Amino acid sequence: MTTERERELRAPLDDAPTITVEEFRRRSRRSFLTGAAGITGAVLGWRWLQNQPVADGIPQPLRSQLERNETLWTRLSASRSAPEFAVSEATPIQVNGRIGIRNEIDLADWTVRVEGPDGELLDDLDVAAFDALPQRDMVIEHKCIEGWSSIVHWGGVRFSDFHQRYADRVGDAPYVGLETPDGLYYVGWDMASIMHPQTMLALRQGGAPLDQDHGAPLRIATPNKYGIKCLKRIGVIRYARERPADYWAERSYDWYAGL
Ligand SMILES: Nc1nc2c(c(=O)[nH]1)N[C@H]1C(S)=C(S)[C@@H](COP(=O)(O)O)O[C@H]1N2
Ligand SMILES: [Mo]
Repeated sequence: MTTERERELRAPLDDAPTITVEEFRRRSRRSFLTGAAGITGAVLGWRWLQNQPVADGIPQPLRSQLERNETLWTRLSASRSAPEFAVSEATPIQVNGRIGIRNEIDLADWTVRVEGPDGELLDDLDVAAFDALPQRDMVIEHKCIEGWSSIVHWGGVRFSDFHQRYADRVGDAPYVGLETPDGLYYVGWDMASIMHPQTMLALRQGGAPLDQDHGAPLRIATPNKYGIKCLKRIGVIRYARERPADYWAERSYDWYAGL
């Protein structure tokens, strides 16, 4: 006996078009040929790619695609903001990544060197200099490339406010590089991303000054790039005409690391 359920299940089969054996063979042959052409194309394409000039360890055509993505992202990011949260939603952030911050430093001795695109020293700033700039808070989602994220309450100075002091001296340098005082960790940012209103030179986390594991006295914070770009314990801020060296990009992660 055919149940209602069985009829329901069979209905789509009954509706399916039937084809002759000949038609079936013709179609199989065609899909075999299409598949073979696809594989040949992929192999030839791969060989072609292997013979192309290499830039930054990546074949030029792929590099060009990355650069197109970057231009696209740069245009998008200026008009786009990540969500912000209530202070009550923030949780303490775990410690992740200690390259360049393994030893304790004397915060009273700390300064950050600000350098122009020709390597010239523009400033040597202590914590008080950052305290004197306009302060802002933001509660955003910090995302780590390893797969965790957390809602963090940051306090500090927008990079764009900091930049006002140097705008007329650095011309149109399109990049900014940041380094730990020992130079062991370093990241590169494009100007559009670092000037985004949600990119902050953070002094505080959860309303209190940063502790050393989280980058005291000064680190970068943003919801718009992965944590790998959020360098802790800034020792150097360098305006640059060329794309700055980047620790994780040198280890095959995307230089842009945008979200
Ligand atoms: N100096 C330095 N900054 C760093 C890292 C690091 O190893 N060294 N790791 C990065 C990574 S991968 C992440 S996810 C965040 C983590 O910040 P947190 O330790 O405050 O959670 O710091 C970033 N900044
Ligand atoms: Mo990370």
